[in-house]
Amino acid sequence: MATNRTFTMIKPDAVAAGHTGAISKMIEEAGFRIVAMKKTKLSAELAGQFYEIHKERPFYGELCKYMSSGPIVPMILEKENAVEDFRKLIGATDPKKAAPGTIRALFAKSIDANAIHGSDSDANAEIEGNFFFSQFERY
Ligand code: 3AN
Repeated sequence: MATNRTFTMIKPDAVAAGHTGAISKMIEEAGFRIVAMKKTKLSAELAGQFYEIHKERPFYGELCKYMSSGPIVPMILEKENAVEDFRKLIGATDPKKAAPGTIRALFAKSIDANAIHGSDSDANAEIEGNFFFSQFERY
């Protein structure tokens, strides 16, 4: 199912470092419309549910601990070709490999504290957006 929406979260490292405004500005300037946005914090249990898909990976425990370590800013974004274009805007998972000028190249500290999440498919964008936002929080 093709949609024009994706889901993102500004992660605890970037929120704590005061990059929420700069990252949101880059997102809007790249042509994404913010459909939903809030500041919230995950419990370790909720982080575990969100990253269920990575349960078997060696970094799962650390990832859940990190993602529940401080406030995050989840958003639903809209743009033509949203999922793919947003992955380009954020850059590679490892900031050392992220292209210059991408959000992770500019703001990420490490492969685990990598500033921002971006859905990897339309189906996951839908699931992840529904995890955080009700229909009354989308405009
Ligand atoms: P991406 O977020 O670029 O789609 P995924 O889906 O492979 O990357 O991984 C999800 C999250 O897990 C990443 N954003 C990152 O925080 C963490 N992660 C991925 N690979 C590693 C790794 N090798 N070591 C530590 N954390 C990792």
